[in-house]
Amino acid sequence: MPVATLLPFTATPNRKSASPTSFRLTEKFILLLVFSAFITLCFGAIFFLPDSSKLLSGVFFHSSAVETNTRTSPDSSDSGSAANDERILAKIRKDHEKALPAIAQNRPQRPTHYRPGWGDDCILSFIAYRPYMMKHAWDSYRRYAWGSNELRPVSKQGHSSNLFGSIKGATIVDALDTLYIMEMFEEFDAATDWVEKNLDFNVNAEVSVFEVNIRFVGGLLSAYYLSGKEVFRRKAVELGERLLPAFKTPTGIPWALLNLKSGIGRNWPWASGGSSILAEYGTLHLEFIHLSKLSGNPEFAQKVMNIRKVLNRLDKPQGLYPNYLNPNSGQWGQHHVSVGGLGDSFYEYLLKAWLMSDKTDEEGKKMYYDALQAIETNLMRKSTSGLTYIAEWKGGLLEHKMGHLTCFAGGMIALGADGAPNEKTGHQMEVAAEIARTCHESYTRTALKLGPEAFRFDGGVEAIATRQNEKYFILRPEVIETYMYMWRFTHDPKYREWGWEAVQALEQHCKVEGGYSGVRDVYAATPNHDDVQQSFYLAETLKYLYLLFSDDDHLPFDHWVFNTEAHPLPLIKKDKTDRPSKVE
Ligand code: DMJ
Repeated sequence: MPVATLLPFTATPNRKSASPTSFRLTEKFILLLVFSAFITLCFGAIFFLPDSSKLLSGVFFHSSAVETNTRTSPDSSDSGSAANDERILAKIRKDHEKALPAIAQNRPQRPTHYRPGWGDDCILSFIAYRPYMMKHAWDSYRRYAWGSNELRPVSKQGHSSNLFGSIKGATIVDALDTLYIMEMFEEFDAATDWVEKNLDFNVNAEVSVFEVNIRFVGGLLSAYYLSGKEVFRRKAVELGERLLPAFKTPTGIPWALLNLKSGIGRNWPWASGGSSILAEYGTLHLEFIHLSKLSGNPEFAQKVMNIRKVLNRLDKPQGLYPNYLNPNSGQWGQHHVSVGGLGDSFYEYLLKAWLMSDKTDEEGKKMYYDALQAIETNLMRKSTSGLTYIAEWKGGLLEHKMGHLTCFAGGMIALGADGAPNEKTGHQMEVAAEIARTCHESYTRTALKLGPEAFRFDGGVEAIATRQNEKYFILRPEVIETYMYMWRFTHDPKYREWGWEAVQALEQHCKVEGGYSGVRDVYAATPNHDDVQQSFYLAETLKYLYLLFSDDDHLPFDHWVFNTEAHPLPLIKKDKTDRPSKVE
């Protein structure tokens, strides 16, 4: 915090102003003494109050990164040889030039029309295949909230959460690739025009590094790879560069929050011991590797590779990754482990980093399968009636609760099953199918046939929310995401049937005249709308639904991985003539 803001700003009323000339010598001496005492106190406070290193590093980290034993910042370890940097740069440029034609060839083709044979109900495919849900969501946003981050569909006005600071247009950027994939080209062009003219990252405001990365950087990267329009590449790289100061911590583990103008970062005040969050600093990898590819700047890739170095040096309780890690000390905070909120997409990105590298990133692969094994041993349980769930782990004790967010794990495990070590492919596919079934149960056991934010397996209940503050549904995608992966890998029609059930529930209970809204209680007979159309509804929920009812060759998995916000990124194909690259 600038010192100026610590000083009183307004003058105290009713005090006579005293000119220095009106003081006598003794008064001047007393004043001098008081002033010296004040200065000593200020400096003393900085150096002697507890945890002053945190204060210093938070305030002054631009110039004085605190050295600790855990310091692994690439600034120090990788700056040794300029020649080496030059070689890496040249390699990146070469890779990028080679990658572009391959990406152009593999842009999704216009989707083929409905092919019967996968289910019984033509209406099902007809309704879900056509992007009419997207049209209603988009048209409503365009009509009532154009340029705002999100739409309030009931009160028909704009809405913004503080996750994006004063950046605008989250829904536009999050929706770009969905519009493109659904061939809504007039809408895509309007969105592109808005990005060109209005998307501005030069804002003096604090943003969530994670949210801005997955939605804005991810959205822009996908829009670039799909459409080839330069503006998206340029904006993605510009935003990536603005996020780099977040990594200026003693360990290189980034802050959760960053002021995009001043480059000053900090962590969420609620996070254990000033920690950064696993699912936040662990969900930058895919985008940052692509930013290096697209900019020719190795720094992005180095920053995220360094995160792994820090993690790999730490002891992991039972092989698990706690959700909290202090960026100053490089030590874990509370030993809480979750495959839902605070942990989820870290695991997803380990697997997808390996897949995106065309299976050359052996480190990511090992970290993923080791972590999954630890999760299976310590967190995965079966209920009395045989429902598999993933609980939360708190210092060795299990909380038998599973979040809606955790339901993405069915899709993740299915996606990784093929590469599973020790002939576990079949086993992992079974686990994925069981998680999909459990999450489907969490939907069917509600009045509105939409899933609660979290459901429990204790006190005689199974897959049901018992606490009022866990009964809401905010248009989240994770369950449909899992159906989509399970459909692609098994072609079992039940996944399309379950997707269709979700479509009906969304249409019946979330659709309002001004868009789609979340609901406050999925167990209530009639919906009480929360009046928010989340940007991820357009980026993820509707895209995964669309893909669930599309042919498998529409964005095929052997060419694309989806970032955690469902933005497709192309695989970086290995070049058989090249030696392994240091950057990857
Ligand atoms: C999305 O922004 C992303 O999927 C993120 O990883 C988790 N939460 C939301 C959707 O629920």
